[in-house]
Amino acid sequence: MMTTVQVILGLSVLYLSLLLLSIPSCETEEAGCDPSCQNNASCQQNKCQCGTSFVGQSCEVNAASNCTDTPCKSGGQCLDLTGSTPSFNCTCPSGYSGYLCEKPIDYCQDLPCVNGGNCTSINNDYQCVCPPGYSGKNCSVDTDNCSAGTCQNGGTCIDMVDDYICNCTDSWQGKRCQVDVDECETQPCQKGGKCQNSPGSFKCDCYETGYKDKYCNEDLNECEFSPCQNGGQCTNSDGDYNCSCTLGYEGQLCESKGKCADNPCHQNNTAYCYQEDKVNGFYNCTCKRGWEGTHCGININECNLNICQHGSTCTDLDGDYYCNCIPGYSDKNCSTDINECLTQPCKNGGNCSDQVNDFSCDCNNTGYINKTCEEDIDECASDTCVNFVQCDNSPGDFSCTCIPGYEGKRCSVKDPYYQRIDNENDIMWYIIGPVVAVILIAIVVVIVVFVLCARSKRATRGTYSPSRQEVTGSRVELGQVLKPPPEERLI
Ligand SMILES: *[C@@H]1O[C@H](CO)[C@@H](O)[C@H](O)[C@H]1NC(C)=O
Ligand SMILES: *[C@@H]1O[C@H](CO)[C@@H](O)[C@H](O)[C@H]1NC(C)=O
Ligand SMILES: *[C@@H]1O[C@H](CO)[C@@H](O)[C@H](O)[C@H]1NC(C)=O
Ligand SMILES: *[C@@H]1O[C@H](CO)[C@@H](O)[C@H](O)[C@H]1NC(C)=O
Ligand SMILES: *[C@@H]1O[C@H](CO)[C@@H](O)[C@H](O)[C@H]1NC(C)=O
Ligand SMILES: *[C@@H]1O[C@H](CO)[C@@H](O)[C@H](O)[C@H]1NC(C)=O
Ligand SMILES: *[C@@H]1O[C@H](CO)[C@@H](O)[C@H](O)[C@H]1NC(C)=O
Ligand SMILES: *[C@@H]1O[C@H](CO)[C@@H](O)[C@H](O)[C@H]1NC(C)=O
Ligand SMILES: *[C@@H]1O[C@H](CO)[C@@H](O)[C@H](O)[C@H]1NC(C)=O
Ligand SMILES: *[C@@H]1O[C@H](CO)[C@@H](O)[C@H](O)[C@H]1NC(C)=O
Ligand SMILES: CC(=O)N[C@H]1CO[C@H](CO)[C@@H](O)[C@@H]1O
Ligand SMILES: CC(=O)N[C@H]1CO[C@H](CO)[C@@H](O)[C@@H]1O
Repeated sequence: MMTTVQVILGLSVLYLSLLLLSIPSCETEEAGCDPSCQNNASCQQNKCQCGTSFVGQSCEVNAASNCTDTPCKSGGQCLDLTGSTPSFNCTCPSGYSGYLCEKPIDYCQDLPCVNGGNCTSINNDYQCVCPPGYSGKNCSVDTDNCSAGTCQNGGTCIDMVDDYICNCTDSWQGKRCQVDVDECETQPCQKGGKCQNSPGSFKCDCYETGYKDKYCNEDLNECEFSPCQNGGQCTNSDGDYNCSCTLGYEGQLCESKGKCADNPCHQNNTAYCYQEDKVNGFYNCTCKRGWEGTHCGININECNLNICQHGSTCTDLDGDYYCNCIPGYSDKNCSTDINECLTQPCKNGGNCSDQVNDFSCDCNNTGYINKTCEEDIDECASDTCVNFVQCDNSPGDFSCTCIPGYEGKRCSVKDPYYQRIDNENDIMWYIIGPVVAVILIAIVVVIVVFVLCARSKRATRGTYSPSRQEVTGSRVELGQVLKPPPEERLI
């Protein structure tokens, strides 16, 4: 057991020592420096670090060399530099670099070729091998693949990388728009128009569809071409037209002459000749009023139909009749009673009522009389007023002057108040008597006073005299009554 552990340990130590030994060997064989560094120089980042004693890409030349040793490569011009290290200087020809002019310059270093071009550094320059579609020194020029005529039939060319696309018009297709599109496959023609394809186009044949224009979708006004013959009236409709034929013609275009064209019906008596059957030549005459028969040649005797009314006499005429009305009726058939009241024959507010060929006026309460209420009633001629003194007639009216004790328009009413006073006539005098007595007493008193005044005239001189005052006062009052004040005159 111990020996096995010792063996394993020994092998491990051996492995580790081998591993340790391998490290310096790796350092010396530093990868990346080509050619490998000489004269103990170390390689760092693919470059040999020469120190001060050596120069060159692999530090192969002693810095103390002089131009006698021809250290400059690639035909570089050597210049001795006394007193400095390195003691020489190389002036490189174009295309080379490095202290010894040993490194050819890589013109591809700045990657001048774009768009995937491959770069080659030659003859102090670079050369780009461009991928398809690009050109130019740096492959930066996109080759224009759109030249005149690339796209045909009006297609628009769009340049792509090493390619082009043609934007074709609707009528063409294919890479270069060289293939005609068959528009008829989409059935563009409407209303039954026939489609005809042609290179780059199509046409709708609208013949006999009743429509026109590119897609046969516009109504064609056929009437513009006057299709109706023999004076037929043309009427246009959507996709169609119609001929309304004149009398005697038929057919869609009124092109055929029918039986009616020969005027088989009595022209003056016929409203319309109907073209019934073109093949067999049947026709029908539609008669005007008053005529009958297949050709409207028979006059209808309307008088047999008792058409005239109200006792009028009937006379048959050609295609017509005449009713001779009795007075008071009007109308072709004398069926209308004439309203004589329409002329307003009743005067003075009389009420009119119509009668056959006559009228009557109701003059009641108008004060007028006779047929049209135009004659004034002389009410005084009849016993209109009773208990009257006088009767006065006036147009449409009268007035009665009553004897006392009667009143009313015709003095037919007794006044009951007047009647009572008339009976008690004596009582009247009982009222008047005392009044007269009072007046007589007053006169006697005045006379007595006057006599007393005359007797005692001296005693009353120069003093207040009521009688004189009264006389003077009354005279003044009388004067005022006879002579109104001036103010009233002004008014
Ligand atoms: C160049 O170096 C050699 C010896 O290394 C010497 O003999 C020679 O004189 C030198 N030449 C010049 C020009 O210094
Ligand atoms: C070495 O030569 C190069 C190119 O001719 C120049 O640019 C450079 O200055 C020179 N170096 C010295 C130290 O003269
Ligand atoms: C090519 O590219 C370089 C640098 O990338 C530029 O300087 C040059 O003008 C370009 N040439 C053309 C023809 O585009
Ligand atoms: C560039 O080179 C690669 C590799 O050789 C090749 O596959 C490709 O086709 C080349 N491209 C062009 C444009 O030549
Ligand atoms: C595009 O144009 C280029 C240059 O004219 C040509 O070589 C190429 O064949 C064209 N490509 C097509 C698909 O026509
Ligand atoms: C093709 O042309 C039509 C009509 O000119 C246009 O409307 C359409 O956008 C175009 N298509 C393309 C892909 O350019
Ligand atoms: C033509 O007009 C007549 C009379 O108006 C009518 O009877 C008939 O149906 C119409 N025909 C068509 C096709 O419209
Ligand atoms: C028809 O009437 C016209 C005029 O009204 C008259 O001249 C003609 O003689 C009449 N024809 C017949 C057949 O009665
Ligand atoms: C035309 O007359 C025939 C017989 O005379 C009759 O049978 C038919 O109904 C009539 N037609 C018209 C439209 O009056
Ligand atoms: C008019 O008066 C007469 C005679 O008094 C009478 O017979 C008649 O009916 C009256 N008429 C009307 C419409 O009152
Ligand atoms: C050429 C040169 O300088 N060689 C030296 C490389 O390094 C070893 C040890 O460090 C020296 O012994 C060599 O002389
Ligand atoms: C003017 C007039 O026509 N007067 C007549 C009125 O009517 C009476 C009889 O109704 C006739 O006698 C009048 O002549």
